[in-house]
Amino acid sequence: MNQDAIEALEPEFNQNAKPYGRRAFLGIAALGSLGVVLGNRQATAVKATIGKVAIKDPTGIAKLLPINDDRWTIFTVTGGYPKRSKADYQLKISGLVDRPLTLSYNDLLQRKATSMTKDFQCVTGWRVDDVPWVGVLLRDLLDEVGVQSSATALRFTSFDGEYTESLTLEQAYRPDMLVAYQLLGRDITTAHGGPVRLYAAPMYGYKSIKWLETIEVVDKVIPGYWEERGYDIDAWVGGSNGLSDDPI
Ligand SMILES: Nc1nc2c(c(=O)[nH]1)N[C@H]1C(S)=C(S)[C@@H](COP(=O)(O)O)O[C@H]1N2
Ligand SMILES: [Mo]
Repeated sequence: MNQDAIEALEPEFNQNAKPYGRRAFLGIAALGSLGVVLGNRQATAVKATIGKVAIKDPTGIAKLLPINDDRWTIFTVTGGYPKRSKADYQLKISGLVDRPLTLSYNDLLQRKATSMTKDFQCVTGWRVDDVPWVGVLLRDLLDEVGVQSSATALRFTSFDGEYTESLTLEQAYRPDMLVAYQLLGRDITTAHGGPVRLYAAPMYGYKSIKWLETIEVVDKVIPGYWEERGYDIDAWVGGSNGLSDDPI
């Protein structure tokens, strides 16, 4: 099956599922415990669940694909999917580095590939076990650009124009932080953040920014999209807000 056919099986965005604005969030936050409210808040950004795939697939072939997994939910805070072809894709690495770098999709493919199979866990409670990923280790890219001594953190942006994320340099140098281009044994689909997204394996899913566009090396942590809305900056699975205290 080619990439287009696979993408056609993916759920379409529910245009009615508009994300809350910050004002609504603050109002609701006053009502309940932060963990629960935040969990619900993120859930409103749901695009669709994989359950819908079956409806669009009278052949039943989707059932043979790992994507037909109703534990997996697709998120997008913008209310849509930004589309960038592999030919047009560029990843820019800049900031406090000796050799700023702009990589095409093919440039990325030509670098040393790293595979890992690990769980994917959203802070709202859903979890997909044993997900295979392939990409380039973030630390390999950092070594290539030469991080300057004044740097302490990374700032990530998405070509959806809204989502951002952060990692400390120490976190970024871990061997399980991946700039990923394959997921579930195939190229990352648009819905899952393709052609290139981050996979921050030891952390909740919100750290794994989709539709990755820039990595800026900076001198202090700049809180990302959900972090500005109350989520922990250090999002270790089981060790930060959301799931561990308040399973939902
Ligand atoms: N650009 C962007 N990246 C994002 C998100 C998003 O809404 N936009 N949601 C985050 C959250 S909360 C989770 S759990 C995962 C979900 O990944 P998936 O949509 O492939 O399931 O993406 C993360 N990265
Ligand atoms: Mo999430």
